[in-house]
Amino acid sequence: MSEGKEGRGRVRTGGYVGFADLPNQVHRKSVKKGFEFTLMVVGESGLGKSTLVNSLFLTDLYAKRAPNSAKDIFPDRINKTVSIETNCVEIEEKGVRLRLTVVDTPGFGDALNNDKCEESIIKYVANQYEAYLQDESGLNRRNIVDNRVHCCLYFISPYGRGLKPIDIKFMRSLHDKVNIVPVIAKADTLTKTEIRSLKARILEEIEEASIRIYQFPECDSDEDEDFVEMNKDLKESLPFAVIGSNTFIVKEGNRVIGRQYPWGVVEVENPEHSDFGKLRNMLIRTHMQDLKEVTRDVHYENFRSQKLSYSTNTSINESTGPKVVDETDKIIREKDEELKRMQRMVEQLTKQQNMLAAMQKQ
Ligand SMILES: Nc1nc2c(ncn2[C@@H]2O[C@H](COP(=O)(O)OP(=O)(O)OP(=O)(O)O)[C@@H](O)[C@H]2O)c(=O)[nH]1
Ligand SMILES: [Mg+2]
Repeated sequence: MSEGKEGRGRVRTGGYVGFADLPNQVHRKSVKKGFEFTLMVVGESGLGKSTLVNSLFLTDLYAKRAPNSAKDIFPDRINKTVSIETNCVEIEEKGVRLRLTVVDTPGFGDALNNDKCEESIIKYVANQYEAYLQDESGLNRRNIVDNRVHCCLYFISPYGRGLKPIDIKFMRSLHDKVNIVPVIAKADTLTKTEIRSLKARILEEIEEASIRIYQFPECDSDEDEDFVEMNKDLKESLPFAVIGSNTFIVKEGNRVIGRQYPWGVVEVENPEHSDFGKLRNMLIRTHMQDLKEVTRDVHYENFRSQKLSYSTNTSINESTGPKVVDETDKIIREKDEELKRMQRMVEQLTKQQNMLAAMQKQ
């Protein structure tokens, strides 16, 4: 076996040690365990959130089903969402299991007070972190179900000229808790030029309002060229202009999910018509792991450290804090009393000595 030194403390071995198989071990373990991913949709009412999530994860599934069962997957009509709804789908592809949870939230905008809606969404996110923290500190750490929200699609209206004050408020209250990916809803209502200028305007406003949206990771220099290109394309497409639909349309003999208008068909998955495909690729094929890592390392860690410092402060205040102050006060008071007692004793002794001295003189 040939051996060569490479700098201090680094030994390069010419023979085969076996750790090159580590990625395979990690891969095998992950595959066995399966993957978990949670996506949340937030935004104004009626922007097509429920429709989009329905199309987003089920397009893969519908391709494998018989045409007449399509109606089972896609309901004809989607009702207004009135409370936070969680749906879970398990997808298996080439032996890899993925448990996808979609959290659909009620849209805001038509209620007089939207604070309740905002509060309930923030509470939902925090509750998932709390549950994870509890499980992590418990006995059953190996089988924790990860329901933390890994990505929040924030829907922006195509009808406005950019962000509304409520969008800024919502995104600002969420940006340090979840990964926000902004999307322009109902992109079929805009021309290509309108989409381009609305995207630019939204990005400007996001920056002006200091909103921190999910940042695509920088590619390493040794990264695969195709991946670098795709990452760049995804970055430049933000906010994704999307279209959702629950309808199958037969076009040139193929069934496509689309929207039928008197003047033609808008296809959800056609890259010429919307960024739906890019969004799905990003969520499922390319950036799922990074979204999970940022959630774990940044947002969950924020929650955990805030929680720990809060509980430490409370316990100091509730237990040791006031008690320490009370104890110290008590000791000082006792010492004061003792000093006064000793002073009185000294005074009495001096008096007695003076009297004795006077008597001796007589
Ligand atoms: N033009 C157009 N209409 C859409 C699109 N997606 C959904 N819609 C329509 O918009 C309406 C509202 O869709 P939903 O999916 O219920 O909207 P939502 O955002 O979930 O609404 P809330 O549950 O009230 O928050 C429905 O009539 C949909 O058919 C789209 O991409 N383009
Ligand atoms: Mg809805």
